[in-house]
Amino acid sequence: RLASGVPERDVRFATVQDADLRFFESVLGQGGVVTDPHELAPFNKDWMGKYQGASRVALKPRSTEQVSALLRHCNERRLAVVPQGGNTGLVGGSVPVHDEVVVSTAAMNQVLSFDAVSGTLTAQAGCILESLDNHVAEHGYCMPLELGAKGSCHIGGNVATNAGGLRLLHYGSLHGSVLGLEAVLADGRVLDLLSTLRKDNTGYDLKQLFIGSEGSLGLITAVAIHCPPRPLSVNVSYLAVPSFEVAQQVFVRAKRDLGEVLSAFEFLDRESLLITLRNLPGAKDPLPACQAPFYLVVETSGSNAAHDGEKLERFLEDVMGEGLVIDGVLAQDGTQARQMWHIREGITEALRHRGAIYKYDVSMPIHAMYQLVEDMRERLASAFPQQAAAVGPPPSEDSGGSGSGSSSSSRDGPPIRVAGYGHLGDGNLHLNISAPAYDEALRHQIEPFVYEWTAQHRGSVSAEHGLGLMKAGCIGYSKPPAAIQLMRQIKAALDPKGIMNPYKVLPPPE
Ligand code: FAD
Ligand code: 2HG
Ligand code: ZN
Repeated sequence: RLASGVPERDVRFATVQDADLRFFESVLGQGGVVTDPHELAPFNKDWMGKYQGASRVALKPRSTEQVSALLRHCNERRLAVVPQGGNTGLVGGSVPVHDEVVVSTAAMNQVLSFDAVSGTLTAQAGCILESLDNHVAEHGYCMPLELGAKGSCHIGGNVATNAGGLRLLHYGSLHGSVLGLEAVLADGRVLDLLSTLRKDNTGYDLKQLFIGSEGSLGLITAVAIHCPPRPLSVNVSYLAVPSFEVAQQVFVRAKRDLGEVLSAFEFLDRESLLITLRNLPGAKDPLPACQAPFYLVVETSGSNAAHDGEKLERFLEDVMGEGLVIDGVLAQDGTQARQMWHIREGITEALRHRGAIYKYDVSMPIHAMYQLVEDMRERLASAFPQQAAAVGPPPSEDSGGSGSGSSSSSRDGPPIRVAGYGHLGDGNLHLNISAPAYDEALRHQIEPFVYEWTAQHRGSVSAEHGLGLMKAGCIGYSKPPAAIQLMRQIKAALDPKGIMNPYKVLPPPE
């Protein structure tokens, strides 16, 4: 490994030659082969600006047959490949580490079919999640997942990362809603598992291997997915609670009192709110008069506006009356609901505006979850007393942000800030450490502490974002050696030359 933590280039891989470029052009035509440095730059850099590759070429196939021809050639030549969707991944999985060939699904953006009786959508892998949601909305359906990156991420990327998102609580994971998929293996073989059946017990369910495989087993070219009916009534509330302990009590009450219509239960701490108010354009505090340590976004989705609204109102009255919730507001219209979601969904974007971000996407028993944030604050405050505060700055110092999208200023709290937010209902914490610049001394204070802490609580070091490059060496914190060994055997069976997304997911062989 180099000092920067980037693995050295595997010398067994060939480098792209002019003859390869000519072959790629013969398959895709000139428009499908990107070599111009200016056009190529975004394919080499990830969403956070944290990971940078040095590929000489990005390929934009339009069909499965083209993907098959490209991968067959790369495999024969032993050229390493990175599948890339919307490039919104947060673990460095979607960009080359060195000079791997980028195969982008950007031009594979056709809806193949929609069955309005069963709600089954079949689409090419490069369709943008939000476009698909708009497409099925015309038939009264919605996509079974929702995330802040919906305007850019691709359905193939979602499946490849097994993305969770804001409604997993309601619709479950993609392991349940993906009915079938088509993938091209490293040697160009097309694996047609594009079934639309709800029930199919004919042997091993091979599609599950590709869900969450992060491009390491093959390139997903199409997906069949079960879409639920679009809810006719959606209500959103934003609540302030005095502690994480109480947030959990409110969750238990929400499950009991809201029952089948509860569709999201999200939380953010005050640090996340303050950072977002200051750095996210258009951010508006839903409870400007209330300074609480934690906030919740609770959503219901159902089919009867009067019934659902009444249920949520009664729930709010009860939890406020009992003193569990300090203050709360129910969105009165779509604009207010969007404002509430804008805060929660926009934390990631706001943090990016602030500078460097160290992201830890962990799951564990809910009761232990927030202790990790507190322990991290303490740890960084003692390691960097001038730069990090053990607790966030007093709200008066930092509130009233303009939401101007401007980068860090001296009024934006201490340079190093620790924020905790995420999918409380799914036991998934997003621990984010924001700093002015990436710094190895800071990283060494955070890692492996954060992974060890998570393992001690029998948690997962990757709840929903995947392992990518960032955590390729960390799988052992959450999986036993026998499981890792089996994963290596599966990888070797499907991709014997190891060309698919090398350096990612699994640690290098010892
Ligand atoms: P990319 O980033 O392009 O790729 C991600 C990984 O999948 C890479 O390893 C890549 O090689 C592989 N891959 C991509 N396409 C294919 C394919 N067709 N076949 C095989 N492998 C492929 N994630 C969540 O889980 N929940 C969230 O709530 C969430 N919110 C986010 C909010 C923001 C603002 C951002 C920037 C990201 C968020 N993410 C979230 C992370 C990310 O958006 C998701 O992981 C998303 O599913 C990635 O899709 P993509 O098309 O951008 O994939
Ligand atoms: C979310 O839930 C995403 O908002 C992104 O998964 C989390 O930026 C993060 O850490
Ligand atoms: Zn998330």
